[in-house]
Amino acid sequence: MFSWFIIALLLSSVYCSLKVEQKVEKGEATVCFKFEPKYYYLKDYVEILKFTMNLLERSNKQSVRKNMLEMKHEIYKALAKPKRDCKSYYDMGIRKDGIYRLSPKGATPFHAYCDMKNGGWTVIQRRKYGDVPFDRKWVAYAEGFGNLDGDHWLGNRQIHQLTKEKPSQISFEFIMASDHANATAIYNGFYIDDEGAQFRMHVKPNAKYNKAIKKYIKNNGFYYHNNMKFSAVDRDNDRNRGNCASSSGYWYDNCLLFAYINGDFTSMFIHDSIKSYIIRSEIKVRRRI
Ligand SMILES: *[C@@H]1O[C@H](CO)[C@@H](O)[C@H](O)[C@H]1NC(C)=O
Ligand SMILES: [Ca+2]
Repeated sequence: MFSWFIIALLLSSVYCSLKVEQKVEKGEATVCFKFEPKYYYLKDYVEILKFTMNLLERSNKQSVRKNMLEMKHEIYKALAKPKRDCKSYYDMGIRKDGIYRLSPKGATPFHAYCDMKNGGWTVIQRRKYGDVPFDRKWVAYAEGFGNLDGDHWLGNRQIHQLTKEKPSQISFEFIMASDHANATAIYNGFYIDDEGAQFRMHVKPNAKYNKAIKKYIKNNGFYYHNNMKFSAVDRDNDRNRGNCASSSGYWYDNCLLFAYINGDFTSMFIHDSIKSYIIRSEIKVRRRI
């Protein structure tokens, strides 16, 4: 049995599209794996699928079978034709949160984290662990960075592809430092232009705020940033004489912010003039039906 896990490990180093981690504890073997979003080779999945099926046939250990079945599920998912967005997977009946391969019309397929529990949202930003710095340049914000199942910015190019055909809803979810309240806001009509137009952002003013966020909303909340171009450390597109984006990429206007969630992890907050601190942030989009 053990030698199969060595082979799994070898396979994983040969085939860089999957990361197979091997753990043998108290005779209990668990295999888990992750997608490496940047490297995707179809033939590798086919090879690993063959190997997985083989292992499944030979093993009767419950924990191994469970992991292998999970792996098979993930590989089938990867081999299937990618769907346009998380909402499409949700509409197919898929309810498992996780990383999916997306392919909006006319776009190069990419991976994103899907929140299925709340109805098929595509996550575009998450700050939860604080292990990924966000003071990045224009190209990093354009391409995306971080870990899809951890802290990340999906990428402005991908956000443009996801929202270009039909304006989406955009949902903000913040956990407040003071009382750990879950403050949420949902706006309609969200989309961003392409890179040539500096990823200019569009959103509608009417929002759905939950009770926990209401007291923090000033200047129409996120709508304050409507029609603004994206700015980053090395690209000043804002309407301030200086560069509001000196340490965080965003759709800055005259610096004033609905929420500072792309800067230093330990000083995220809602609204400039109030500065109510946030310990967690998640932003996601969903196509309207
Ligand atoms: C915050 O509320 C949303 C919407 O009700 C929910 O989906 C989410 O899981 C909550 N987040 C946390 C961290 O409790
Ligand atoms: Ca400026």
